[in-house]
Amino acid sequence: MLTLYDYMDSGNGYKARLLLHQLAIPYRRIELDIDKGETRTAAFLAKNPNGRVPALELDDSSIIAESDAIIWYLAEDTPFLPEGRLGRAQALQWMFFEQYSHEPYVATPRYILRHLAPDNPRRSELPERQARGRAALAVMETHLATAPFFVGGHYSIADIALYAYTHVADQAGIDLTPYPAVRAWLGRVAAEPRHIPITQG
Ligand SMILES: N[C@@H](CCC(=O)N[C@@H](CS)C(=O)NCC(=O)O)C(=O)O
Repeated sequence: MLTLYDYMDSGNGYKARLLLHQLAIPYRRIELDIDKGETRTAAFLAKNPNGRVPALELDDSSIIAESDAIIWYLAEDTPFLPEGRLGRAQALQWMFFEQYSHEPYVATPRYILRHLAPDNPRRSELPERQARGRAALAVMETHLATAPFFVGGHYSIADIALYAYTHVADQAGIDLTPYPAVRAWLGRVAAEPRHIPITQG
């Protein structure tokens, strides 16, 4: 059985949880509390030297780290992976966008606001990060103004990657009101069969 090393408040972990549920794949979930440093123990670093969740452990003990690599692995041979050379490249395009232009500017402010003390010096990062988060949302808004989903007109892992932190952007101090196409897309994603909330394991 697959084992997912995870943390319930993590949007990166949620990507894997959501797809595992939508694919009806049974798995064992091991919660590691990032606030207690549980991803930095010798035992976990032996599995993922980067000391971060999520990480997926296969039956043969192989480990896949990085949320978008995990959902790519799970999506192989399923309708969640876009078809064709172009569709797969476009899925990667949006997943790289998520990791480089979106996650550090939506997930990280959310982490700072939810997990660090009000007097933590990292609070000073918030305005710059939130501005970049809004820039990423503007890119998504432009794309979604003429497309129902990110790739090929269908729900895919590109949507899962971008949904994970976009739907909780308010928790990062980012208001989604100026992005109507993004908000409509959030509704379409949440209406997909076997959708689960970020709070569900
Ligand atoms: N690029 C990675 C980011 C993983 C990441 O930042 N995980 C956070 C939780 S969302 C973590 O494990 N933090 C604990 C730490 O850095 O010690 C991914 O997409 O999986």
